[in-house]
Amino acid sequence: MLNFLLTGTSSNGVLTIQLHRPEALNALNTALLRELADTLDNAAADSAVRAVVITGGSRAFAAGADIREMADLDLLGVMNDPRPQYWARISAFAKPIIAAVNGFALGGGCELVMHADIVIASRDARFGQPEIKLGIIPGAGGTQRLIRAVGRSLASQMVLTGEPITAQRAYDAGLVSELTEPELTLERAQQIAASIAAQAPLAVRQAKDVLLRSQETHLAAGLAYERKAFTLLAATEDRNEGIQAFIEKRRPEYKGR
Ligand code: CO8
Repeated sequence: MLNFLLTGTSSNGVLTIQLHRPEALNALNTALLRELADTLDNAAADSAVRAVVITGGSRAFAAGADIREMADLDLLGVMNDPRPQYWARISAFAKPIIAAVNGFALGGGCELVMHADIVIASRDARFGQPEIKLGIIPGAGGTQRLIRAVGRSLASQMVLTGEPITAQRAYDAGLVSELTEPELTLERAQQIAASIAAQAPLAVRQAKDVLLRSQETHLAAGLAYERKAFTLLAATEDRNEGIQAFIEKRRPEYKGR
């Protein structure tokens, strides 16, 4: 059986997924993407998983779609490509994803980073959409998500020239929320995931949903959506537990109800 992911769930509710195709700098071939989508589907159904960290290797988070595999696809092959379905499943994952990025995050690798809710990167990371150099364009959200993450001018420069940016530039532009030393990237991402995993699961889920909605709607509709989610949470036991624990000066015990 093909196995391109190393996974492990810690007792604090964090599932860590490591992309593992080192011979191809973690290029995202169809089998790897399918495995990632399946793993996230399982994590969605597993109440013990409250947050997910996705990481790669020290040289590359992921160097893009697998170019050798792409070379075999003609128009019909691209039209029948199952990968958009895998991307859709990754994007529908309702629990928080934290990307821990070392080295190259290029093409589909950068697009996978942008499926994460939070991006932690080492100072040596490089982000880019080099597809234009192959005579193609990003196909897994790279144009749409990048422009929302870093603004039109920088996104256009990256997509039209194919030149990558440094981790520092990505941090300055807002694509990355924290920079770390390379050996600390995964640990820091896991810390953040653990702190999210300790919160009330239903509130976390609503917060992610509402945050993502902001990318797809105008302010008034987004505010109304937020208000509805806020109101919905009033019906949860965890909301009472959170407030009561604050008043009683103790740690809340969330049950996910
Ligand atoms: N696909 C397949 N193999 C790859 C890829 C890749 N994307 N990237 C690297 N490799 C392989 C190399 O071929 C090489 O293999 P081998 O040793 O057998 O020759 C091995 O990984 C190591 O790579 P290099 O020797 O090239 O390592 P360098 O340190 O010299 O260079 C780079 C590292 C700069 C990252 C370089 O490998 C590179 O430019 N890679 C390609 C990056 C790229 O163009 N990515 C975009 C791909 S297109 C894409 O992602 C479109 C997404 C659309 C999704 C649509 C879904 C439906």
